[in-house]
Parts: sequence; structure tokens; C-alpha cells
Amino acid sequence: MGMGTRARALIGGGLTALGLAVFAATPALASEGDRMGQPTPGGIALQPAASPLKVEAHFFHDVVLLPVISIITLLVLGLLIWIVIRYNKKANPVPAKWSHNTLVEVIWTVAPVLILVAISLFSFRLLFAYNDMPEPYLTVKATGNQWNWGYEYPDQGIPEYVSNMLSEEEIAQRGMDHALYRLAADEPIVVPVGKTIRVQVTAADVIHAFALPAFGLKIDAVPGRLNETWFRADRVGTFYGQCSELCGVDHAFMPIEIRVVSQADFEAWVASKGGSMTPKAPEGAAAPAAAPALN
Ligand SMILES: [Cu+2]
Repeated sequence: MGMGTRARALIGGGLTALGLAVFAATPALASEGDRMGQPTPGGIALQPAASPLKVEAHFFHDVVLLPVISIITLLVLGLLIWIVIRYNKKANPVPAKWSHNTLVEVIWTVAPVLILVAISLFSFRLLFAYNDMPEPYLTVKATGNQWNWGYEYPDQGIPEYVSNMLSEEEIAQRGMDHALYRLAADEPIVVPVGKTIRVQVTAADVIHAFALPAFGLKIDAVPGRLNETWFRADRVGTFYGQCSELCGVDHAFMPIEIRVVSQADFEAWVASKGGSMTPKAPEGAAAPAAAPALN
């Protein structure tokens, strides 16, 4: 195990990181309008944001992480090139014998600590934004099943309905773009534009994950637990996500489709589902006077 192996591993790692940084910094090849809310062919950047959390996530990735990654990668690459050229056997036939340098060791310990602390400040800010949900306009409960999603609107009295993936045949029959195969569902989540939507996420069998890139959503769906996340779509359109926790043989076939519509269209959809826009009173709330005093 000489220095050669280690140096080669370092160079390989450095180049890989550099390649990733360059790729990530390049904007998606197709324009945003082409494929809003879905993957872009040849795309290598994050999907365009359509909800506040995704805007924050973009900032964290593009403004905080990418410069840090790029600078460190270039620095390491520069150091490697310098060592390879200046200190190879030909250029430096008599190597130095010392093996420790306290100053250098202090620098390479303290500098990464400071970098990580700086990153964590922005990271916590993003984490708090996820936790800090505005007053929601409505709640959707999403339940992961092997292998589809069940959606329920408790406030509007819409009982759970099952959302299944559209097959290739169904995509063709409906005249949809074939790229929507494994993204499009027969029964999407439908929400009004510009309103804060609370999504409560759980699972009925194994762990799934509710994820939709354009809204910055990704949260585990765990049996026996109720997780919560939120989004506020800033435009009308159809947005696609997928189960993002390996959950069995048909994991790749349980897409998440969210259709963002106008308020009027939303109300019409609620009516078509047999729901009501007037929130129903919590059970027992009709007779508060009858409640006995507890003390
Ligand atoms: Cu799943």
C-alpha cells in the first residue's frame, strides 16, 4: 500500500467530484415551459421550483452548496497537480524525511469544521422552513400502499380514493406524451392554486415515501405514523412525483400526480367527488353545553 494507490484514489475522487459539480451547475437543457413538473430529457439540474420550499432548496443547492463543492474540488485538484509535477521522482529525487506538520494539520482540521458549520446554518434554515407550515387551506391525507397511493380530503368529506399508475396503453389511448408513463396516475391529487396544502403522509403496509420534486416534497410514509409536509403551488398545471422509498417489486409503478387548478375548478372537482366546501363540524361539537365540567 504505497502512496501511489492513495494518490490515484484521491485524483479519481477529485475528478469525479469536479465532474459532478460542473454537471450540476449546468442548467437543464430544455426550457422550463417544455416539461413543467416532470423530468426533462437530458436535464441535469434540479426541476424548476413551483412552491416556496423548492425555491429555498434551490437557493441552498445553487448558492450555498455548489460554490463550496466547486472551490474545494478545484483546490484539491490544484494541490494534486502541484504535488504530481513538483514532487515526482524526477523533479524531486531526494525526498524529505519529515512526516508531521502541526500547522498544516491544524489548518486541515479547523477549515473543514468552519465550512461545515457555515453550511449547517443554511441547512437548518431550510429545515425550519419545512417545519414552519403556514396556516393550511386544506389537508390531503396520502397513504402509501403496495403499490399505489390512497388520497383522502377529511375537511371536504371526500373519502379515500385510490390513485393507480396509468399503463402504457392508457397513456396512448388518452393521447398523452409517452414520457408520462410511470408519472401519470388515473386519480391525481387536485388542489387549488396559491393555497397552502397540508399533506399528511402515512402507509398501510411497508415504508413508502411521498416525493414530488417541483414542490420540494420528500417525506417518508411510515405505517403507524403520521408525517406532515406542505406546499403552495404558484401556478396552475400538473406536477409529477414518485414513491421514493424502495417498497417492493412494483415500487417504480406508484407515481404521484398533483393537479393544480383554479379555485372554481377545484370546487367543481370536490363536488364531483361527493365532497363539500363547507367544513363539516367536528363530531360532538354541536352540543358543547352538554359536555360535563371535568372538575
Ligand atoms: Cu412505495
